[in-house]
Amino acid sequence: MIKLIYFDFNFWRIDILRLSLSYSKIPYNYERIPRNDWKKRKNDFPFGQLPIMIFKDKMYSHTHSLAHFCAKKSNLYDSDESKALIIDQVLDWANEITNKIAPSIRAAMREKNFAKSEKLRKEFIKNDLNLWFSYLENLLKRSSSKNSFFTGKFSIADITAWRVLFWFASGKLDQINDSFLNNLPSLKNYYEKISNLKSFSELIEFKEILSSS
Ligand SMILES: N[C@@H](CCC(=O)N[C@@H](CS)C(=O)NCC(=O)O)C(=O)O
Repeated sequence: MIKLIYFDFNFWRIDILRLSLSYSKIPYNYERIPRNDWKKRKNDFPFGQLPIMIFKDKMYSHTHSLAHFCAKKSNLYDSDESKALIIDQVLDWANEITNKIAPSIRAAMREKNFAKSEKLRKEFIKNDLNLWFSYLENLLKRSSSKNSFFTGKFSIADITAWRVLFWFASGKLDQINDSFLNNLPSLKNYYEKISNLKSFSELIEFKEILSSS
């Protein structure tokens, strides 16, 4: 049985693993570590970070590696090497845009420096928000003739793109709302279609992510 470990809040890094396994009805255990326990738990993990996956009594780290593993198990990766490269790029894109917005989150959450956070968020919006989502939209247009799925069939790339789009469009990030999608009509249309994809939106995890936002 696969075990996943993350903090006691939802985030794309763990949700893409849960959604992927659940999509193919692969059972998993899930441990949520309370944020307040992190100091005493951090050193339990090989890279001092979450998410973690435990498989056959061994611990594994890093979102891209875990997503690759869970997607292969769930038949949501691709054996075609060009399509696998598209999927990998979406996973790496998710990491990149997360790294771009992270300083503004860290300033508020860890440093409690809200003025700094506000300034960093403004810079992110000016320099990166549209640029990095337009990179994703361009990848979608290049990869998918009908702009429906990144590889022509539903995959971990779509789960990841949807989850990150949901994060940015949910209104949870200060100064950002879903209006950024108005400049990116193909991506907006894609996001709406994936949000309404029956086989995906009926998952318990999908509903839980929506209701916790
Ligand atoms: N390289 C890691 C990065 C994971 C990461 O940044 N995790 C954050 C939570 S989203 C974390 O564990 N932060 C706590 C810490 O670094 O002490 C991955 O790809 O999963």
